[in-house]
Amino acid sequence: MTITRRPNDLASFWMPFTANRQFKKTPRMFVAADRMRYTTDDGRSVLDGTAGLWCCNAGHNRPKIVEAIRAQAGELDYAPAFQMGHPKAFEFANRLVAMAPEGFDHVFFTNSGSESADTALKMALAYHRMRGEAQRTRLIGRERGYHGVNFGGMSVGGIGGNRKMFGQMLPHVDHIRHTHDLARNAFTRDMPEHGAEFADELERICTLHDPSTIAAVMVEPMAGSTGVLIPPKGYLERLRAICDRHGILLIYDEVITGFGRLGTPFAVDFFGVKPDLFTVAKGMTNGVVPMGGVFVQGKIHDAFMNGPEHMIEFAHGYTYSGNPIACAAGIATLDTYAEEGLLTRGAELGAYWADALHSLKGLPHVVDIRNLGLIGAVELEPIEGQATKRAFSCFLDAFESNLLIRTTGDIIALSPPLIIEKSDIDELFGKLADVLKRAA
Ligand code: PXG
Ligand code: PLP
Repeated sequence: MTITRRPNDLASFWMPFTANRQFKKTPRMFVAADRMRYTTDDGRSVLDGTAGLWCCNAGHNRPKIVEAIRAQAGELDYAPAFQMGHPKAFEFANRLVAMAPEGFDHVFFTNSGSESADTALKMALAYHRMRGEAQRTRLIGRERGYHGVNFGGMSVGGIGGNRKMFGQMLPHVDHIRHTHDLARNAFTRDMPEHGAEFADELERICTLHDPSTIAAVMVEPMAGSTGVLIPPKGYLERLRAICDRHGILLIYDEVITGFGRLGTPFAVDFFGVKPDLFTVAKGMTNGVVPMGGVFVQGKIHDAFMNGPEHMIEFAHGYTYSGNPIACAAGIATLDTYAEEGLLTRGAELGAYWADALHSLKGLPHVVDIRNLGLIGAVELEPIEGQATKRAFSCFLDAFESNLLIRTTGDIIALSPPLIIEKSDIDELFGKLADVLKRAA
């Protein structure tokens, strides 16, 4: 039977991570965007409190990026990614490595954060095998971690709701506990005091499994998607020390923290604790063209560069790895970040941002407020028996009030474009305060 649908029918598109039936009854549509604001289909201007989905770090409709994409499409639209190259992929990789923390000499291109996570895990497994430690096959993640939705990242990730429908996932994966400790750390500004000892669970897991079977530990240096969990002081140092003791690779997932979110180019710069590999996506191209990547230390890359020279060293890659239009957008994105000082703007504005955010303390249902760089979270007491409903109602109310926020569980997460001005910060928290005062 042929289904006939009007061009503007909403039924065909099965939307990602969306309450499809709720949405299609009361759609929320953006039709344009510029700098800090979206325009809705009914002509309203909505303040972007989330940089899209944590990705449009330079804001929207940035002229250099738009022009680079236009020009690239007319010059070289696509080049095969395997056994062929094009100049912009090398140029972009060089630019990225030049701005990366010291030692990260190589970058592998993917098309998303999920692909970056799975790429990094495969690199870790293959690295050990190349070095004659093929028994290192175990992967360790953390409860509440988010590493995208592909099988590797989902398995190592620790968000129950994202895992439970999908069977056995990867074997030989274990998890350390998350770092959220409301009782001891509620309403802390910046990094919490308590919880470095949660890293010691890794030592316990090492004892259980025999550390020589563990390939890698993957964590977000700051867990974003689960509702903004800031690492306790000293925590990452302890993870690093345990990994070093046992020859385990440490992988950071910097899909959210990369490209200025914490007021430094990467979280590695912010926390001063280096992993062996780290993943990026989102802000890499200002979210405009899908792209991701994995940065690796020289020793990881070099371990692969063995064997006959005509042989492929790493049997992995995507049709669109280093896509020319994505690379052109990425180069223009880095130019925009550099010209406007955006990768360190979070450090300048962070105190103002934190003051405004923490002024929400005391409003109804607010049980915690957390901040770091240009990130904020407001945790709400769930409605009894109806988890997520209170925050989702706030999201809908905020949207009606011309403010875009993001909610996960009963946590409101904020991550504005890094071009945000103080007047926008005032507007954002003024609107959010009104939403919270109205919240049932
Ligand atoms: N790792 C991390 C740390 C992420 O935050 C991914 C991997 C997956 O990236 P892709 O590009 O495959 O989506 C992410 C993505 C939210 C939200 O509101 C967070 C993400 C994506 C969409 C929404 O918290 N993070
Ligand atoms: N499935 C099939 C049948 C393919 O031919 C390919 C790539 O050639 C893929 C999946 C992988 O697609 P991508 O490289 O875009 O991840």
